[in-house]
Amino acid sequence: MTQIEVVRGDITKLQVDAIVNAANTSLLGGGGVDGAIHRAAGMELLRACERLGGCLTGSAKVTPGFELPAEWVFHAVGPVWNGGTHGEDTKLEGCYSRCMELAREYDVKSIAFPAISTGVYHFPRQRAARIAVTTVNNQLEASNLERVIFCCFDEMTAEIYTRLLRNHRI
Ligand code: AR6
Repeated sequence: MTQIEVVRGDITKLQVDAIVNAANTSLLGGGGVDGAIHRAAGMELLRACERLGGCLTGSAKVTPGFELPAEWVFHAVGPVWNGGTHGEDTKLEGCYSRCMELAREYDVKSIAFPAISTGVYHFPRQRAARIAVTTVNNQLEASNLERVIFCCFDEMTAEIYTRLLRNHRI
């Protein structure tokens, strides 16, 4: 049985095998959770990201966590919200799906996700949370994960996830 939790706070502080970053296609850092992860991991993270050659929207690439408590960072690139008719849902699903695949490849037992795309990329929070919970849930059985954390920076996002998880009965 995988333990699913909603944690309100800063993802960079979490003691898990992997944290997921909400990055952009350059993978070279930015604001929001991306900025926080780069600051906490140190300059070596930027050097590792430079070697990855960017990442497509809807996918993710891996680096070590360097100075973070987490061993790995899965850098996922969410879509910019553009009305919902430009494949945004599928691309967001792709981020969570790819991270679940990477969790298997790297034999990760615990992982924390931020609310990808719901900050400066303006994806509607409720819709994004539903995609996150459904996609992760669909791949849980095939995974070795013992613990999944949805890390929410603000109270409203935490409430959305708490309600969704209650209804999902996972
Ligand atoms: N821990 C957990 N969640 C956080 C943290 C944190 N330390 N800081 C912010 N959040 P955003 P996006 C939440 O804007 O929308 C960057 O510049 C935040 O409240 O970080 O995917 C990248 O380089 C929100 O709920 O990511 C890209 O260019 C969620 O994380 C772009 O922003 C995502 O907000 C990506 O935009």
